Amino acid sequence: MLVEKNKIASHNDSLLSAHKRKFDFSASEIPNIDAILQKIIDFNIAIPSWALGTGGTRFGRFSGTGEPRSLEEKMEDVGLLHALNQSSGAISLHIPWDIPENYTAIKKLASDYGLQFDAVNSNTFQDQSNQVLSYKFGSLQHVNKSVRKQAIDHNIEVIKHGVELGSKALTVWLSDGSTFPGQLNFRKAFQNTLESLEEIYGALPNDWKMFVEYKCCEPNFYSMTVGDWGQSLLYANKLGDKAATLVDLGHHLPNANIEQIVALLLMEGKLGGFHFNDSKYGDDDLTVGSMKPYQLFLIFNELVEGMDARGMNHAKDLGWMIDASHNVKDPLEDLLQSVEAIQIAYAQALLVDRKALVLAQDNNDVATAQEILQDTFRTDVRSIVAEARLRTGGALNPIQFFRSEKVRAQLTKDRGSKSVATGL
Ligand code: RM4
Ligand code: MN
Ligand code: MN
Repeated sequence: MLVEKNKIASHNDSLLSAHKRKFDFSASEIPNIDAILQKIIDFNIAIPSWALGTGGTRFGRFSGTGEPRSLEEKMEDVGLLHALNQSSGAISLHIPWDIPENYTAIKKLASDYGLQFDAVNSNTFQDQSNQVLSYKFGSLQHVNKSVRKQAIDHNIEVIKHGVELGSKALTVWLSDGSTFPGQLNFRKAFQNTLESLEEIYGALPNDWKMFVEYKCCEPNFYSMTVGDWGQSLLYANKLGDKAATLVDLGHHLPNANIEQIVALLLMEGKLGGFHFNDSKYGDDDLTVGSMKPYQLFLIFNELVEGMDARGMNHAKDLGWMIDASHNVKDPLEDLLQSVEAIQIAYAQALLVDRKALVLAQDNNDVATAQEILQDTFRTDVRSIVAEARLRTGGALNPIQFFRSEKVRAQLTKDRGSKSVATGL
């Protein structure tokens, strides 16, 4: 399904005068508004191929309708999102949930929708039906060398798919760990994992990155072999320049100071990228910004400050991806909300008065420092983000458009009401 440009134009016309009023007011307070808009326009967030269907919990899964039945249909969905927000021009593939069969055709489809391929993800946390050895007791950490070899080979296979598609990174998330004390020798598990990662690292093309993702718990509940940013950083430092840490916002112990983690990883040149989502209790994979929007802003505040300190390109030098699961909402609406939440936090971080903040910090003026951040966080930048969409041909209100054009009903007509997407 292609979104017709004239439909977006008439949607925008109907909202234009109200939008203009709000935008003109917001813009009048910002001296470098065009430069800010350009940064928002350049900033794209990759959509995970595994989050285009309805998610579930271990208790059940309540399917939606019109879910994508193939990689092609998943790309169609991401193309739809991108047509509406002009900011999700990339897809991150999870193998073997989404194996590209005909590279030329898939690449053509991607270019038709204006999409790039972001990091490719390996999966050694499930057993596939045709798999010889089981990952029940881990993959890259496994006590049995043959299991490790199978997992290494899978990762190398994933890199090969990525090379064909033009990806530039491999994300390794391991469920490896232990569920009971005594089950595992921590040191041996670490060393096996490191050796396995080294072999995969050796197969990376020169211009690739390896993102080492960490997670505090689940599915293992006693220890995780890449359990926190310290462990991830250990692996990344030992592996070399191409390896870096990936921060998934839902993978921390409660109350972790994620913005501080991000600042220090950036300082070390070891921050690779993000999996954005939100959470209240654990790896909830909820809509970005739905629970802790101030935390999201504080993270972006550190990102902008830290990337500028290192002269980095905001849009290109880190991997920006969503990792989410939608149990009760339409996945496409949820993803539109997530992208917008990220853009809002980014836009606000760009507006922080850095000079005033440094001055307040240098003078130990705690109240002023807090005022500066909270004043920016409470600034309504929604019309600025909407203006970025307007200037690039997107919709002023993507969700309103999605509903009024009955996009889900059309997808259901094409794909049926019982289709089930692969993924989470
Ligand atoms: C994990 C982790 C990974 C994702 C899988 C599906 O919790 O967040 O990034 O690939 O879920
Ligand atoms: Mn993740
Ligand atoms: Mn997760």
